[in-house]
Amino acid sequence: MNELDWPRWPNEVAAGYRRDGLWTGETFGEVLRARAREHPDRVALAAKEGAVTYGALDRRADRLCAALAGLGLRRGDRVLVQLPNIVELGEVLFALLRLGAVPVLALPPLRSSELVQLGEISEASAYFVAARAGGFDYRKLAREVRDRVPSLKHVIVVGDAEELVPLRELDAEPVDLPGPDAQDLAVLQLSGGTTAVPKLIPRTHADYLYCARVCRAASGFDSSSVYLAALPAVHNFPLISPGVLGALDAGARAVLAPLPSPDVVFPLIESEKVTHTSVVPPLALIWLNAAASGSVPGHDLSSLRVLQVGGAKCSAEVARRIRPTLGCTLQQAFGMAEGLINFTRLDDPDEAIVWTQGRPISPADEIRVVDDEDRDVPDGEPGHLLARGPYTIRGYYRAAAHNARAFTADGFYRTGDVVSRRADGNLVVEGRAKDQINRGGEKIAPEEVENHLLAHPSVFDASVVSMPDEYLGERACAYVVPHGEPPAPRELLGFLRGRGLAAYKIPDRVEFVSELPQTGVGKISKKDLRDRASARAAGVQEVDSDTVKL
Ligand code: OOB
Repeated sequence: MNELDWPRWPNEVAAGYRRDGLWTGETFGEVLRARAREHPDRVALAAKEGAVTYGALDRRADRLCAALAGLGLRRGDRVLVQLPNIVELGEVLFALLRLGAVPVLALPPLRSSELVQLGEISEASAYFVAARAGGFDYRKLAREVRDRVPSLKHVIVVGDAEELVPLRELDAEPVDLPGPDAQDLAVLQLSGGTTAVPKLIPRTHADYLYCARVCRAASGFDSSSVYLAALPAVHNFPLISPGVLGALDAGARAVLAPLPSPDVVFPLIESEKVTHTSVVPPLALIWLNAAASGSVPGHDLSSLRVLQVGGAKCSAEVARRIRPTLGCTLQQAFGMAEGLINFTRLDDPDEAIVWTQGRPISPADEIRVVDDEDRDVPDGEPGHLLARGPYTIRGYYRAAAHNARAFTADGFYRTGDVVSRRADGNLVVEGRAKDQINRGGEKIAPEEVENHLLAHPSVFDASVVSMPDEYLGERACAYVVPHGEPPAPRELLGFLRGRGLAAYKIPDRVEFVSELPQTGVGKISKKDLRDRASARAAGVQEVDSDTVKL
């Protein structure tokens, strides 16, 4: 991999992190080996189809690693991994991490438009999918992506592979290969994004392991704890905060839920004696309502000690209900795949747990809250959150021009979040300065959706903004200036789907307008559109004939 592909921490800063013991020399492959030696027969990963012990996971990772090397995969190569919550996800991740090949972690809902971009930017040479998951045939998607991404040589399938490569046949005698270094890339995470092209987040073994360990300390997770991944495990929140990788590093058990619904998750909490799990706010509400109404009766949730809620702002009403209804401590989690994670602490006063999004997990995290000119604002006042530290990236992968804007000259990441810092150090998320929609924790880059809309022959101009939503926090609303006769909204949305856009990015509502409001300097005024969308959502404005509610 080219040295210029991603910006490293400055040498003296990295040396400090190593000297202070924040970055150790360990890699994920070595961590698994060590845990397998310590307790080979302990269950590492449990999922619907079965469980795998540390010893078995370690052996399987070795054999798969050798088979992948046999296919020609090398240290530093990038590999698309789009797998649901199944045991094979763990096998594939550890085989790649041991080889030093870098998984590009793709959420299961992503489709061809996104996967092709990820494949192109990373020049991925292989792509792992499950044959079918959630009623969707990933083989079909993988063939399309393979045909459009020249670097993709191998499509490897969990389950019935048809003419593609079946994962279960990738098995070879372990070989001694030079593994990665701790400061090499472990994974490429996907940014929530504000731009038309997705941004890849380069996370190293050293920084990712450090992140997992500090998260563990702040959430009271140890080797006797049990972590449940209810959200898609490739996301940073359930993967490393402390998540599945944090659990495996601790020698604890990680349980993978195929779906996050109470009828699936509650029995798993009971049977696996789950102690920790993490959800986005709309899911917390679903769980609360299910537990309170007894709609999934007879499940003992008493093992649950910590429910982490994050990815989007948790309302105080939801926050307040968690302990009385679920009998566990709420830990608000305000994090980002770029690095910085804030948690409320388990022993914080209830008031802080309910009303704040927590504070940085590491004493080595540096944060600033600044005004538009990058001057620090006093505590209690809203400002832009900047972050730097031992697990916050210094730049995106292969994105030099964007990095110049997204990072300060001295290496702080501009999170795009507007927060205020309280006297007790806790942050309150007040809003967002970045052009992004947070749909119940799922992030949408409006520019990406706008470009797809503009590709339609009957669309002259388009702007996508958030509208408030009681349940998801925000939904997406598209304002479209038609070219002549407006297309039928269903046709327009079908067009977006046909272009291979993930379903959660398809606007929830389309409104046709004769022009888009402009700012003084002639740019589209997203603020005016957001005001208009929120007035409509609040029912203030009458819905007129050019509005189509979907
Ligand atoms: C997590 O990571 P991403 O990369 O999907 O999204 C990061 C963005 C943040 O910049 C912020 O805008 C928003 O999601 N966010 C929150 C929040 N947690 C994340 N906004 C308000 N309140 C919160 N509690 O979402 C993520 C990664 C690791 C741990 C937890 C969440």
